[in-house]
This record gives sequence, C-alpha cells and structure tokens, in this order.
Amino acid sequence: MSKQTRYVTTPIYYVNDRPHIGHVYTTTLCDVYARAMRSVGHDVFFLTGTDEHGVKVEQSALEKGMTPQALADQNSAEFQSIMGMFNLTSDAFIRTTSSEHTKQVQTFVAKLLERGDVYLGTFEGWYDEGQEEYHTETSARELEYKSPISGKPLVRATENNYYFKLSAYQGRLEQLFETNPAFVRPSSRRNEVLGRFADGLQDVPISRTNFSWGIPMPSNDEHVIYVWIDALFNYITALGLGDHASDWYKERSEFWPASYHVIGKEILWFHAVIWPAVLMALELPLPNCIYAHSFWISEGKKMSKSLGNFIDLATVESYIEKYNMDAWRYYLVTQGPLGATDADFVATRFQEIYNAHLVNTVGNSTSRVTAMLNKYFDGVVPPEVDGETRVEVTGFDWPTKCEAALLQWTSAMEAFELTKATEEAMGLIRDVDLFINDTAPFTLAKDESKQKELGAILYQCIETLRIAMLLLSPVIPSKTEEFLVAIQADLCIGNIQELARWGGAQPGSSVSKVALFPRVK
Ligand code: ME8
Repeated sequence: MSKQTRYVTTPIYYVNDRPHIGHVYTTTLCDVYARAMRSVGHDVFFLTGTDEHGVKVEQSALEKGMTPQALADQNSAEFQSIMGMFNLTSDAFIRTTSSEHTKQVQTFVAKLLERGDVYLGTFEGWYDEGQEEYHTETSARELEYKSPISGKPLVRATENNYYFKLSAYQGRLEQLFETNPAFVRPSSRRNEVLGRFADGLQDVPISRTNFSWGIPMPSNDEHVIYVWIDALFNYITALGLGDHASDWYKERSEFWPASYHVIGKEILWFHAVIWPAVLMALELPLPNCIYAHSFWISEGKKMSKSLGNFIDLATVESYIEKYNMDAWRYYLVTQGPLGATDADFVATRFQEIYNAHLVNTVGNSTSRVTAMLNKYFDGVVPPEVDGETRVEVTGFDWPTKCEAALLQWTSAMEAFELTKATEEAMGLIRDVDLFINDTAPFTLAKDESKQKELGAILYQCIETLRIAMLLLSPVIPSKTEEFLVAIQADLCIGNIQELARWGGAQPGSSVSKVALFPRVK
C-alpha cells in the first residue's frame, strides 16, 4: 500500500472543567485509530488540545479569583497530562490562547470579512448561556425553551454582531450531504443534521461584545470572536494553514484535509454544518468525515457530580490501578458509545468483560500456548512443516484465516470501525482455543511418534496468536508488546501488512511463558 497521510482530531476541550471519562474516551478512540494507521505505514498526525476562551472560562476564573489565562494554563496542563497518563500518542497539543492560533484565526476572519461572508448586523434569538449557543424558534420550541444540556431556561437575546453568512451555503451543504453520505457518521447522526436543514439555515453571529476573554475581531476590538468559531479553526491553525511562513505550515500542512474529526454527538451541528460552510467560504478542502459518537452514562444515569456517579480522573485511575491500563482501553473501545446509542459504564460489567475477553480469552490462550511450548519443546518454536507434516484440521486453514482477518482489520480501522477491527483479532484468538480443544496437543504429547504433529499444531497456535496480537496492538499496546517480546517476535513499526503475514514466527526462536491478564477479584 502506498504511503498516505491520515489526520485525526479530538474536540479541543474546555478548560473551565476538569478532564473526565468523556474526554479520555474520545482521545482514546483517536489514539487507537492513529496507532493503527501508523502500523499500516501511513504518515499520521493526531491532534488534541484545549479550548480556552469564552465567557465560561472568564466566569470560572472570576469565581476562583484567578485570571482567565492562569485558569487556562492550569487546566490545560491537566488535559495535557492525560496524554502521558493514558498512553495516548498525540502528535501535537493546540491551545487556543497560543499566539500561533490567535494570529491565524484573525487572518481567517479578516479573509471572511473581505469576501463578504462575515458582515455586521443585529440578531435576536434564543440563547443557551451555558453552551453559548443560539437556537432557532423551532428548535427552541422543541426544547421547551430549556437548555438540552443544563436544563436552564433559554434566554431571549439581542446582539449587534458580526455574522457568518451560513444561509448562503445551504445549497452546497445539502449537496455535500447528498453526494457524500459518509461525511457524517454514524448515519443516524447524518439524518439528524438533514432534519434540521428543513428549517432553513440562518446566519450565525460570530462575535460577542458582552465579555472580553477571546480573540479580538480584526479591525474592531470591541468585539471578540465567538468561542466556537475560534475553536473550530484549531483544526487548521495547528497545521499552519493561516500562516504559510510558519514552521507548522511547512511541517504539517500536507495533513489537511482531516481524515476524521472525532467528536461527541452534542457538538455535531458546529462540526457538520458551520465548519464545512466556513471552509467552503475560505475555499479550503473539507474533512473526509465527522464521526460523532454517543455518550457514556454511568450506572444507568447521566453522569452527575451530585448523584455520585461521575467518572472523573480519580475514578478512571482507580480502574487502571485495579485492572491495568490496557484493560481500561479495551473496555472503552469495545464497550463504549461509538455507535448511535449511549453506553452505560457499569462496574460489574467492566469486571465481566475483563474476565471474559482479557483473562479467559487473550490471557488464557497466550499463557496456554506459551506454557505448552515450554513444556513440550523447551521454550523453542518448533517448525510448522517437516516433510509431510502439515496439520490441517477442518475449518482451520490458518494462513487464509489470518490473511482474511488482516484485510478485514485494515478496512475496519480505516473506516473507524474500531470495535469491528478489534473483533477480528479476538475471533482469531477464540479460534486458537477451539483448535487446541479439537487437536488436543496435551494428548498428542504423550505419544513420542506424534512429536512433529504436535510441533506443527503449536507452531500454528503461536503464529496465529502473534498475528492476532499485532492486530490488537492499537487497543492494548503494552500487553501486546509484552507478548511479542516474550516470543521474540518483531514489534510493529509501520509494516503490519508484511509483519502479519503467515510464517513470521521463526522456528528456533525462544518463547517465554506469559501471564498477561491476572485474575482480579
Ligand atoms: O464541547 N461521553 O468541549 P468539552 C462521551 N470545547 N464523550 C464525552 C462525554 C460523555 N459523557 N462528555 C464529554 C467542547 N465527552 C468544545 C469543543 S471543538 C472545536 C470544541 C467528550 O470540554 C466528547 O468528545 O465540553 C465531547 O464532544 C467533548 O468531550 C466535549 O468536550
């Protein structure tokens, strides 16, 4: 496969709040995708960061007796620390208060003004103060004039503002949704957006005058740029697209357009409608896909600090301490709300999945096979084929099975179907267990004359596990590395298509026994 670029982004997180499971979740999804794409050999850029302007940050800072910048510095550092804590391999961390970002945002907005896509006007509408978002009459009515997030009443607000001419882009947006049905995924989210087009798109205010913590409008510093416009630009300022003389532009501009903007469902409108329209106005290419996942709820209810079911960083850390980092990642990726429905985080379910998938499947199979190789072959990989001996058990044509799994895995990872990709690898491991039950190597071991057959069976087991573990490495990177080191196999460095080909395990190389996932009470 030819080398290509892949660019994946998380939302940039608000610094008026502290990181929690939701932020860790989205960032972990992007991390799995980024690792998988690197293992395929693509040139990957994985961006995350913090959204640091706006009235909420100004108010939180005021309440804490801090300057907004000091609050932003403190909380942005906390968001940055989760990258290291959770083994997340982002390539850059963008902060909207950085001079690189602010300068470029002003350049882009100046361009929009110049082209007439931004103009000064008066606006009246239903405003959600918590979300800093306006609703149309129809949508406000549907929401019973209450914020869908905080439940607080929407307020009628009038503003003299700069507007972005969103209405002028309705036709092109509709065409985009029609010709590229995968622009917004999953498809239920796409339908949600389409439903709102029926209302007719209205121009959106993109400046504010009621507070000052933001990027000044070019040529009118009584206005600051609306935090959402400022924030959306992060995806291209981080690549230097607004400053062609910058190092960022030189090093990163080739990554645009993004492969995936991964977001939560609550910020879909900004990403699926406003953002592409802004890019159209700037004559820039559009991202390939906005992937909007659903939400984690906790123990059957919306997470809330007062209900005591809020999964903050301390709670996340307690899981990692009790189980391990890879177990945490595995649970998030395979049991999380990647699809159209919310996912419930339940402690007992975590334990069940850990036992069923990691202890009893990955852990058991790898420990069983490495133990048998130690017991019957002194920890040395036997040859698969010796003259006549190639063991084919009906239904287990391993080379074909593994090749198919690799192909499926690759296309699922490319398509951001992370659960499906993971399932390909897990399927191979479950098949190894069935194969062992069918061929009963422990019985063959009792018969001297069956040594070669026994060797061939165990070769097929360790080789399939090697391939399966390569495929699992984006999700459980530490445990797969531990395993590959224990069997003296190569780690994946951007060449999975070759490495995961049948025959990679070298007869004669040594194998240590592994115990990857201990039982946890
Ligand atoms: O919205 N389950 O930032 P934010 C899953 N700054 N994911 C969740 C979640 C949950 N319960 N709660 C939050 C903002 N998330 C803006 C974004 S982008 C240009 C600007 C995740 O700090 C999910 O990805 O409120 C959601 O979109 C994001 O956190 C919101 O983070």
